[in-house]
Amino acid sequence: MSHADEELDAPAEGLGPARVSAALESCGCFVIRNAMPLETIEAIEGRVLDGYAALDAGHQAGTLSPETERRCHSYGILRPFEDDLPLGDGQPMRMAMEALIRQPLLTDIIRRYLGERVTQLMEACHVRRQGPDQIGRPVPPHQDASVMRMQAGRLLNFWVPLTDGAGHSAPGLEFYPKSLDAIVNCSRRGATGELRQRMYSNFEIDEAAIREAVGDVEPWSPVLNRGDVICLDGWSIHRTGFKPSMSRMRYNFEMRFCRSEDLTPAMPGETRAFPLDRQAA
Ligand SMILES: O=C(O)CCC(=O)C(=O)O
Repeated sequence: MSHADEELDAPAEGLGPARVSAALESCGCFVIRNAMPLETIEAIEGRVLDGYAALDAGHQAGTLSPETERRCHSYGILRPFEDDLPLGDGQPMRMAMEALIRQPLLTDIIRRYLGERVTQLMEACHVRRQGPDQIGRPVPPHQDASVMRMQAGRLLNFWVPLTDGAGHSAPGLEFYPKSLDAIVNCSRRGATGELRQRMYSNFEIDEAAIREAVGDVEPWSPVLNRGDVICLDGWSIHRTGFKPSMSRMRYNFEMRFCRSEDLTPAMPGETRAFPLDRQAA
């Protein structure tokens, strides 16, 4: 079976939350086109480029803390909800990201899909980069619910590109348009050697388990431009959409939400979450 693009991919204009929520129920994913104001996306993108330049400079100079080296540099992550990253006008990047998600269409999708009491998973709201020639960097097939230790309940991820041509000339996101409602078993191999180099190796789902979970559903790697957003359920199996022919770096940000009652406790030292209705600080 192949996915029906037109049912899972639509412009924001004229789109209602019911259609997106229904697609999430039936396929675990939906792509909304032109949902984000380009001015804000460009402001975030500019700051993100500066942020990575500073991160790379710190790496070269050996001045990053071990924590920043591991969590940020090696995984290609910036953390606007934990670190101060002001945009050109002084507004913290996290506030600009929250404002994008608080637009009526996305807020209504959150409410419809997750209900009234929703929590933003703070440490899973961050900026990411993925480029060619980064040995071990592409994220293998996994479920967010598994990474986030959410045994029960739905999770919703908004994956927002800051680069045009993600999925074509730069890495995108590849996912199986198939609704699942549980964590798929992944053999928690001891991460050694080559596997240890790979991100998320503990959560990687192998091909046989993917086939068992999704049957003959083929993966989909839509081409995305700035302004677009992927809505992805937390049980959806996905990975970095990467092909050797890709030549450009991709930047994106991710914002994840769950039902407040499903939230599992934070690990020691982790700032886990805050309610969606919190006033942005
Ligand atoms: O952006 C990517 O390449 C992979 C990210 C991912 O798998 C995720 O957002 O859970």
